[in-house]
Amino acid sequence: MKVCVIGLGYIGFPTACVIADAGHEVIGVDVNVDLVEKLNNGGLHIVNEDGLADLAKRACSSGYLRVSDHPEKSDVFILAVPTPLRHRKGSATEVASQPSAQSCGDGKTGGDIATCVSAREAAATAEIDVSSHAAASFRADLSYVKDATHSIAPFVKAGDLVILESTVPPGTTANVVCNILQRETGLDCSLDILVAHAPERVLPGNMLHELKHNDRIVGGMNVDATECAVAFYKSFVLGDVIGTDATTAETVKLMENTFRDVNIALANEFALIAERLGVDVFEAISLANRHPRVSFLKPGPGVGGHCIPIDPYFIIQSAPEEAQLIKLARCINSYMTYHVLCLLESLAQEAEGVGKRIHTVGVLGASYKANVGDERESPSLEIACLAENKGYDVIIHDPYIERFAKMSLKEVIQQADALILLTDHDVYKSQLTTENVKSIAGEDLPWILDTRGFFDSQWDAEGYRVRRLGVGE
Ligand code: SAJ
Repeated sequence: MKVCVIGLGYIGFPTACVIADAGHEVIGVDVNVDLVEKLNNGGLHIVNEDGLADLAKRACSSGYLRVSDHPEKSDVFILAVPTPLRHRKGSATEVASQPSAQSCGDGKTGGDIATCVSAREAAATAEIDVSSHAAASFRADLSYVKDATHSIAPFVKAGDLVILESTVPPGTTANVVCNILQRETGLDCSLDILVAHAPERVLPGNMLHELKHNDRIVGGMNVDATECAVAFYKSFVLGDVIGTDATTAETVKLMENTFRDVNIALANEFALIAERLGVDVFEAISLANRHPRVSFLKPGPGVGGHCIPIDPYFIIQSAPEEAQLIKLARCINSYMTYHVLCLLESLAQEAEGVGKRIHTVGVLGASYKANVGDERESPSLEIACLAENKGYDVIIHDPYIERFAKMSLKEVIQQADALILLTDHDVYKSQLTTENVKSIAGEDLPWILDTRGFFDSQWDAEGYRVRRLGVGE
């Protein structure tokens, strides 16, 4: 079977490799000609995904995977393009995803704070007033989905299977993809072409395993489309492949990420409550989770990544009156970056009281979660910008992101008056020990702000001042 995958990003490229590895002839297509050239020269744009480099090499050298900047006639078309979030302000529409800290190229935030603080901050501020309908003014930007559909239309023939994998508001497969295809091919999506939605569900950092082993939900525009798409996914997925209709599949994907966002929001709310009550939220959560039917996620500095902070808005835009809890969860999670700033400010004030000045702050971890080099929508970058906006000199360190790895952890510890642990990378666990930090910093130990339940009580016992998010004092 010949398969054309449109969009060679975080999802499309690994998907194209896995499908090629299963023995299908795959043409991977991207409008970014530099990326196409890079991939054709054996390069790779996705890092920290075990086995992907080997798999890509195998898929390309076997001839099963080719990469190009234009689609070709195929039997199956997969659309795996981004659906960013946009914020409507009056008549103007702005990208609400995270442009902030792009100016932080050398690991120091520097640069124009006005641009640094970004649309994301504006979005978060707007969301704090949940009684207004601010959250409802976010919209999925479907331009990439539309462009991708237009690009395949000249190559789609009767009997072909067209699958949308991008995360989209419910109804998009029917109202956008099918409408464009019907208009431009003259073929009928309920009779001639088979159209389905099959949302991706893979966890960054464990992509290849999850691409093969996760169950897949596949929703067709009609029974034939569902059956055909289920059979196709069964040719390379080892998990169960379950059929439904397209709108249900679209909704299920959004429900999954919204579930996680709401759960994290509850953990974050309890973190704020614990600070007021003088309780340690991390201890409380681990004890509560011993109940057989309780399963809290962890609090932290906010929710990042390209999915969880975005997808709930697709539900909100589809059902703004009903999605009250979902809006509130977004509001709480967006607020956490500001809460971290408040904790930093109170730590600095306390330091001043004992004659210590917190001026240079070392931000540890720039990626949106542990052990990946992905900084999309990262709360860390937003917090770094907010701190710099308050006059701190900010150094960002992240071993997984080249431009934030230029300064070593040792140098950051030497220069920083305070360290804020924002991303709990495993390497920090081995490198950040009480002895190590002492041997680098000498007498003048950096004060620590921990947002991930990372530093245990041994640090306090060894004379460090550690302020913890979610831990009342
Ligand atoms: N986070 C917390 N506390 C937690 C867990 C996560 O604050 O207990 C934060 C992380 O620090 C991070 C954010 O949430 O900033 C998101 O991380 P994540 O690991 O929860 O999720 P993603 O964005 O890496 O991947 C999610 C996954 N969805 C679900 O688990 C329901 C993945 O399976 C999806 O394929 C992916 O979104 C996607 O592409 O939609």
